[in-house]
Amino acid sequence: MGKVPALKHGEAIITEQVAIYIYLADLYPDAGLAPKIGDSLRGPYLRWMAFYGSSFEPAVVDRSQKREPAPQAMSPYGDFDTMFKTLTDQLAKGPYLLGDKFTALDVLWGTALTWITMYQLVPAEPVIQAYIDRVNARPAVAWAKAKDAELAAAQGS
Ligand SMILES: N[C@@H](CCC(=O)N[C@@H](CS)C(=O)NCC(=O)O)C(=O)O
Repeated sequence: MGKVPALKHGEAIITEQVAIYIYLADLYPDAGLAPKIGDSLRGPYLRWMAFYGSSFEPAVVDRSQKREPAPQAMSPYGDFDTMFKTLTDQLAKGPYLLGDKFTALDVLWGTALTWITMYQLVPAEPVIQAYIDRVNARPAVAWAKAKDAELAAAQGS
């Protein structure tokens, strides 16, 4: 489809960012970014992963294109306001999407909401902005940005 991200790991090609997050978090269990199978947070973890691709993005794209959404019962996200409230209610519990535990979900949602609010595709409501700031204040974000800049410079030369 000519889309990024795409990951090649051994013989496997993995596309779809949600699949990539799940794959990498499971591949490196010592990083502690994914609740294990059997953990009571595993279901909510998968729920909010899938919610990103199945509900949130279609809703944001429909709205940004000023497209009339499908009828409520046929739309993957019902209606925008219900989808958005479902998300903001969860974020309000904080500090992270699953509560106290920071997971790969927060890498996905923190990154996505940073970009999406920058493009004003969803309102940077206080609960959203506070979440974005909390995720981006983590030292690993600065480390990843420095690594990105290093790779970009190497590719550019
Ligand atoms: N369904 C894919 C969509 C990926 C996607 O939309 N990627 C964008 C960047 S965020 C892209 O590749 N845009 C470049 C283009 O289509 O030319 C996923 O969730 O990974």
